[in-house]
Amino acid sequence: LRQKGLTIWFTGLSASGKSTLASALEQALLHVGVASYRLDGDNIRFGLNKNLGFGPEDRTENIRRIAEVGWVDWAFGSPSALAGNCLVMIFPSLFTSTLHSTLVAITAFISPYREDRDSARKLHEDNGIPFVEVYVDVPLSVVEARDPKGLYKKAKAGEIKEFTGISAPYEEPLKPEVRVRTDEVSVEQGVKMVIDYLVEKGYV
Ligand code: GGZ
Repeated sequence: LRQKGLTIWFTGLSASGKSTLASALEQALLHVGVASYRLDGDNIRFGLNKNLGFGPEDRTENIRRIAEVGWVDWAFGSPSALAGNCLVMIFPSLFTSTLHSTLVAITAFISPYREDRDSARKLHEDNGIPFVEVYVDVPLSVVEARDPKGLYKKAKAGEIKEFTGISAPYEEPLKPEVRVRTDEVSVEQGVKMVIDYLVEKGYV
């Protein structure tokens, strides 16, 4: 059985809807029999990357590690399936399934620096793995109004330093494969935009 890997890389501000879209996409793919595993702050920043903060260097390291974990799904389809099995033993919580023909990694991190996202892309493309950058593009005013965890308020009051969009930069993707305005389309529509792209490219 020849297996293929693919990474869908969500990027956008805090509260832009990355995790919501990523979870809904994971469910939608499951319904059509495509296995995926999702990496986000909940399973990475509290585990693998719990020693990292939010300064520029730590964010770069955060994204570098995530990109490495993302692209290794290809190992399952390579002659070195053994390496893939070893990874499942090392990172069991990161892999929901290894038995499907296409294994999709879905990542949902702010990933604010263009250079870091481009490095992640290069790592994938140099290894023959498609990299689908999805820009969850929402105006700062909208995420500030949403502010589900009150983080923007705290950042503006100076209680959180180096907060993306307030006191730390977010560099917009210049040519994302997909752009979703979560203030203009529903979660279902956003998921459909990503899946339509995957189908159009013949990835799923
Ligand atoms: C940005 C921060 C910060 C700072 C804590 N800046 O909305 P959330 O809470 O749940 O998602 C944000 C998450 C961002 O982590 P990432 O790993 O995605 O960031 S990066 O890709 O830039 O490395 C937010 C919370 O962590 N958070 N402090 N200073 N977001």
